[in-house]
Amino acid sequence: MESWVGHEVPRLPGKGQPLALYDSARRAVHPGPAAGTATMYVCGITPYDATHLGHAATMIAFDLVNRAWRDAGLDVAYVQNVTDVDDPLLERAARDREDWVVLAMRETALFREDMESLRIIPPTHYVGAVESIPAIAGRIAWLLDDGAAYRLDDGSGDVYFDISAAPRFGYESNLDRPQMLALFAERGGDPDRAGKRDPLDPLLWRGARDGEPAWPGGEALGPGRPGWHIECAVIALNLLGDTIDVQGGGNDLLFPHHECSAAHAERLTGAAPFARHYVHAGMIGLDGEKMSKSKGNLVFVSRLRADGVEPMALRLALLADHYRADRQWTDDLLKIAQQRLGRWREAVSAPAGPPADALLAEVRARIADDLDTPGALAAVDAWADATLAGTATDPAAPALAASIVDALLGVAL
Ligand code: 5CA
Ligand code: ZN
Repeated sequence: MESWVGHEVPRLPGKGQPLALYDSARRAVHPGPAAGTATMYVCGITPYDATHLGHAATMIAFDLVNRAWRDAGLDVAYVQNVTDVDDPLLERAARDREDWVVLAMRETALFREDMESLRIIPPTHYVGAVESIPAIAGRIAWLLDDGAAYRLDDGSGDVYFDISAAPRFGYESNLDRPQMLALFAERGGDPDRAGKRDPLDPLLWRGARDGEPAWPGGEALGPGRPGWHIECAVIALNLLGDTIDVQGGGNDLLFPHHECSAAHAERLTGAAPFARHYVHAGMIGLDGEKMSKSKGNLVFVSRLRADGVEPMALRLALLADHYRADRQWTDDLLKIAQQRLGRWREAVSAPAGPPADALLAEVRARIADDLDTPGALAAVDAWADATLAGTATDPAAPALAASIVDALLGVAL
């Protein structure tokens, strides 16, 4: 499907260093690719409601990965999906007596606008689940043939993945079985479904039901629609190859989503691990609770924009803390970001500043260290303070500082 329109990214002098990122599977920071093409798959929205600040924070975190890789001289192949058919979308459409296709199209269009306003570099491929169904069905049929999947014999046409076909199951999330069972039930799984070989077996194909959309699944599957985890596995494999550098999303996807996607992909290709880095952004919450569509405690990007809040201030507010930290959204956070934005703008409009080469080196070093944005913002703050003190003499510094902030942090001053 169509992506959104990007803004030009300034080229900075020299080259950034290779980016090191925390990998959830190895539970440590490890260096990423140093040359060639870096590949990233990020789990995108289920479009049944507008983009909230949690989605924005996660998209901004992976946008920084994209920017750091480019600055380090890498080519980037970046794929993001849209889960444009799934239970929550169909349930919301039914509740509001709306056509689910219209709902998905409208919210996806709004997401694109929000991403553009936040200066998120568009993915190389922006891909819907629906348009990927033939490819997904083909891969599920292969898993059935392989013996890694099985059909329930209750006439439903539902097909499940047999997790015993994934001997390393659990390596990505590092959870024990009771923890997995609890999260599986909480996050869309069906541990109690009769006829499954293991309560943790995830759904690959849901046979057609009355009143639900269905697509042809070929001889092996019959009509139905794909499960969630296989969707992301297949889209990533088909567009990025058997092994990818980063599998990304919020930390609510650690289990079961990314664990199951990895298990599917590794069984399909024989290559392990599926991702060299499983990277998870922290949850943005409001009033002590995770911001989520199902809880309804949402602050929408589009609402704030309509109220006249500058997207660049939103972006700065979400960069103020480390991407992996679960954190709360507050009005104060936004106020501080607005003040900071004003101060930085004043500084880059000054006739001269302290030479910005040291700033470039510092911001690059901070970002390369698992996206240390608090450190990067502190470095820009210090440069802005020195500039506004008015004693510095390099007339080229303000323009370079503006380019650094634009290219590496995605904030246009
Ligand atoms: N369509 C699936 C992924 S395949 C999905 O999780 N959709 S979503 O709309 O619920 O979330 C979209 C992205 O935002 C995911 O990467 C998710 O992990 C992330 N996300 C959701 N809620 C939050 C939150 N409160 N804070 C930070 N990130 C969030
Ligand atoms: Zn996903």
